[in-house]
Amino acid sequence: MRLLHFPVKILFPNVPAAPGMPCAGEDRSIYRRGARRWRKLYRVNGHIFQAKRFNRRAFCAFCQDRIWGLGRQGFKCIQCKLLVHKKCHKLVQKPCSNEHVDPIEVKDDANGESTLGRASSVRSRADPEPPLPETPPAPASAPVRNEDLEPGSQRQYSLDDFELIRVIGRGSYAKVLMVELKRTKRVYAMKVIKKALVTDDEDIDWVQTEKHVFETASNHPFLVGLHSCFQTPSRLFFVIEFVRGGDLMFHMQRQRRLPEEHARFYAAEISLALHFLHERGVIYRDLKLDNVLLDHEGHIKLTDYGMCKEGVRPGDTTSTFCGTPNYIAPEILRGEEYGFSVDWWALGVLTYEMLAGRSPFDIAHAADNPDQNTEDYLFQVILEKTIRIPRSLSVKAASVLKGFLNKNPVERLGCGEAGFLDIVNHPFFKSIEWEMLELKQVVPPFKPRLEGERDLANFPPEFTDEPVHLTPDNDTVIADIDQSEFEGFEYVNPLLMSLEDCV
Ligand code: C58
Repeated sequence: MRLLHFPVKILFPNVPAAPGMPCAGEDRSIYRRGARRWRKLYRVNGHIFQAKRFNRRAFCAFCQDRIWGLGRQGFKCIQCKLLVHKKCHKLVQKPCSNEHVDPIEVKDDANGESTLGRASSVRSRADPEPPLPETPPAPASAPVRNEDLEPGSQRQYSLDDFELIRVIGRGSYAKVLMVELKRTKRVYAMKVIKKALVTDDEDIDWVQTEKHVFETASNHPFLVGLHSCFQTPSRLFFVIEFVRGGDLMFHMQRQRRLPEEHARFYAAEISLALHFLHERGVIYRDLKLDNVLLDHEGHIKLTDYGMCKEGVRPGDTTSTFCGTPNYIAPEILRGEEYGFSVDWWALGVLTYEMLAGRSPFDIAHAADNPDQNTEDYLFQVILEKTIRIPRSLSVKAASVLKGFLNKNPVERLGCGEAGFLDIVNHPFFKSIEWEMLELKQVVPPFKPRLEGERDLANFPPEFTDEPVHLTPDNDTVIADIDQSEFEGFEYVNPLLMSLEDCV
């Protein structure tokens, strides 16, 4: 066997003293540029309204009718939490009390205890809103041209700077490409999002959240970092540090199941990444085999922050129904308020998949039976079926799986008073040296075979034939896009820039 050694590439020229700490000379305030600008706020009678989607029954405080439909159907005052229809917001007579009043929000199931009111009031105080324009912001100005930049400021990127190499992934909102920055010949992953999709029926906040989570993730060894962001009239582009070893899904498809020692290593590195996000108020919400990437050494990195929820404090909850069906926690399916617990459930599903070589919710022959092959049936299984652990697994492995896959989030491993410490101290993880692990000082159990920077051997074959080009912009689609929603999206990671300049 031929062994090739590759120069170790680092994301930043410096290494932080500890994961999450800034690097020497790193100015975190730079990340914020353009990261929190597009929340449109509307002032009426002292209220400060923001467009919101409601996924539970909500009633308009003005006309008393239900707030309905896809997209941002309603407005919510960020101060007093008053809910109204978009169409009613200008008519609101009641002045803003500037204090929290209980929102007129009704849970679909009457028995669950809702903590939404309290959680929201804490949030608005903890996360002050940006200064308000008196009128809705003006339409986006043309992107700043590089020649116009003041000396010393960051150069912006555009699509012309990149060669599109191939499609490597696709989600409901995004296409992901492998690209090369022409000037340096470095390879990146590029997540492309059509603006029409995010403005049509989604709250724009999530694009902002994704960028903010990238900022949070930047110095953690087990989270992908951001190189730059830019836009065209029709699309948003996130240029992401490229992780070369493929994803865990691809590796599982070749391995069938992993030795316990390997699964333990991946589960422990993922735990550190999740705990890091949780400590910073972020629920990841989309842990699955496809989002766990392996770097050239075999360490993990989580990708795709499009589903993240930020600004969550211990004990806070949220209620958006989201995730990937096989990994959705029972509390989400029950329509309950939930918190960080959903990520530990998903880690349980993923660890089960690594150890057993199949999903805990796979029913034998379900694929042949049309009734059992539906999402609703899967949800029923997640909610009701007792999880069977293969007898071939060790007692400790069975125990950690039962811990994470507890249908009651209060009793779930990682969700108690001691939180993450319960995971660290679990017998299954006894051999893990957590500090060494976080410093990437533990040698991974498996090293992806890479023949070269552009080696495609580890990539899922599904996409290899797909044309890599982006469809030309359609003027009628663009005419419907409110470009002001995306103002300030451009971003360049200053540390990567200086690294590139060294080349
Ligand atoms: C990987 N599952 S964000 C392909 N898909 C993705 N890869 C990366 N990021 C993302 N270095 C995705 C997807 C996202 C949202 C929509 C769904 C797909 C990525 C980031 C950084 C590499 C990939 C499998 C894969 C991994 C590595 C190379 C090729 C393919």
